[in-house]
Amino acid sequence: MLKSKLQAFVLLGALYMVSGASTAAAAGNYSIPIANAVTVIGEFGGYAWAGTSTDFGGTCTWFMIGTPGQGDYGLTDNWNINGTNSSDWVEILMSSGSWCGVTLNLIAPYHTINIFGQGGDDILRGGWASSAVNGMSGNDNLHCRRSNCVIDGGSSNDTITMTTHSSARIFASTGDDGACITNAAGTASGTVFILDGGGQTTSDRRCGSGTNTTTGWESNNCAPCGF
Ligand SMILES: [Ca+2]
Repeated sequence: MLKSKLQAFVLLGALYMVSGASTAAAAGNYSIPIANAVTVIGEFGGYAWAGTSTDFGGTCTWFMIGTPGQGDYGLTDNWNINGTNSSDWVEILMSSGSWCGVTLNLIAPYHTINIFGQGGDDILRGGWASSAVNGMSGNDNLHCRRSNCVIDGGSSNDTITMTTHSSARIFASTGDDGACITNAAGTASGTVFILDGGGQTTSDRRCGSGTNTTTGWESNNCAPCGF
């Protein structure tokens, strides 16, 4: 199955390169192998793939998150995508897009794909598949675009955007953070549970409505959100 899968992938090949493609022996963790790269996660051929590129989608190092022959995009359990201690950009697709010459489609599995940025200033954008976006250390730009998502900013000064917000939660944690609660059009809308957790800081800002915001949010200010 693996061989046929890779052959099918390579058949598309003149347009792109597949390097380092491998399959997961068991569910669990995938650590992004390249620092300062962009990793796009989506569906191809019925399975979940992560393509990491340092030239914005010209060439990729590919990793099959799913296991061939299994349902749910090949996901037999939840997965954690772990960034490097440099600046990572991780994008779980919400719609089809071309990446390294491959058309990747949105992925909406039953299992979750969580993102952990580790150190560095990261851009982490969850999709239908993600249930947690964790910035960890560094000044991170974090985005969730589905219900039931949880964003944890971790330390340092983070910008957090929650677009689709039913049952979603924001934990800004320490640092001077900006939290933006928006609708799909990108304007302030909706109510989510947001908790700063960094009450010792002085300039946390939030834009849009929230509940349980009595701790740490020093101003209602949409400047970090760009609107
Ligand atoms: Ca990182």
